[in-house]
Amino acid sequence: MDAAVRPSSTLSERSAFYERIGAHGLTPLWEVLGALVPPQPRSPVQAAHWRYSALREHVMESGRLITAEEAERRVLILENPALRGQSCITQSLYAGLQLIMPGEVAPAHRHTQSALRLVLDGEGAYTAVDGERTTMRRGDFIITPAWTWHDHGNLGNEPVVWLDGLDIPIVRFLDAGFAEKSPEQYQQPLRPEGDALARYGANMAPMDYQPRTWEPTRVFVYPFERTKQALLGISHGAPNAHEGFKLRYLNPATGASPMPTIGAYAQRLPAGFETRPYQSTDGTVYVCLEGSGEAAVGEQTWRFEENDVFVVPSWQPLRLRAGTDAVLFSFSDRPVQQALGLWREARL
Ligand code: GTQ
Repeated sequence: MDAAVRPSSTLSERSAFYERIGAHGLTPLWEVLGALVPPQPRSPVQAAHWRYSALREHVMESGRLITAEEAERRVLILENPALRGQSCITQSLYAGLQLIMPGEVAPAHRHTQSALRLVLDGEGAYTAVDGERTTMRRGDFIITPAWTWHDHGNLGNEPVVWLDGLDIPIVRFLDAGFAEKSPEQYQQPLRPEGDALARYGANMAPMDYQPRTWEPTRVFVYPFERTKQALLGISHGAPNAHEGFKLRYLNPATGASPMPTIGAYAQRLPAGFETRPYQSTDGTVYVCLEGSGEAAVGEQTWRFEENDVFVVPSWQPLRLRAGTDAVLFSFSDRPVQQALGLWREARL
């Protein structure tokens, strides 16, 4: 019986078998089980850093190469070095630098992919979301939730650059992508600027407003001025060992993430402060909004400065050190993982 519980075959017998069953659309699990069900995440994503001072000239050159109208969106995608050709910065998230020149319009469209913008460089642009414009100021966190009409324009006299973060890979994975172009170049404003923020973003809400738990916030701009004030307001006592002074952006009507697929965060690291190693299952994109410092992921270390972007893969320990006082913005797929009961963190 021992022989029956321990059948043996030669490598060549096995590969002949795999070939025979392959003809029937079958493949053996035991050859791939370890990779399919790993003991812990082994992300193919690579930790990486994009230095804005090195990217800026290329972004500006794209402005001489193609118009926003011709491109529809003039964006240079930040591709993860280990996932070239896949238009993503992590397995679930897309990031890119979008440029809009003075006088240009990026025409109105909508899609099932959700987007965030983090304004980095230049003044005078606006984004319009479902009939309301918001002036884009440095550090502002602006969202265009799934299926909302949006166009971008630049009424000023300098180029404006922002970081786009989208859930493109998630929607692609689910084969749930729809998109539509508006017959109008840009949306006629239906409400004055500031209406949504006053109506939904003042710790108040319209009398008859009953949000569903999953629905994105109607607050589509989180001005940096307010974020900075909040971070300074909590900067008393000892900073959290793993986070410094960190807050998450939320939908004020539900307490959930502003959008269901992307979570966003802001943190302040006082000059000289160094975090303890932290890892979580949500691969995360960081942007330095103020100050400078160092980030270490595994063996890799890099210095970051204003407008630099870096990505930390799932379950890789991150350490941050502020040189001068630093403010970091970050985003990830954490709300998706939490909704599915998958999210984990470890504070080392
Ligand atoms: O601004 O609508 O970076 O549709 C990629 C796809 C930006 C946008 C991107 C988009 C947009």
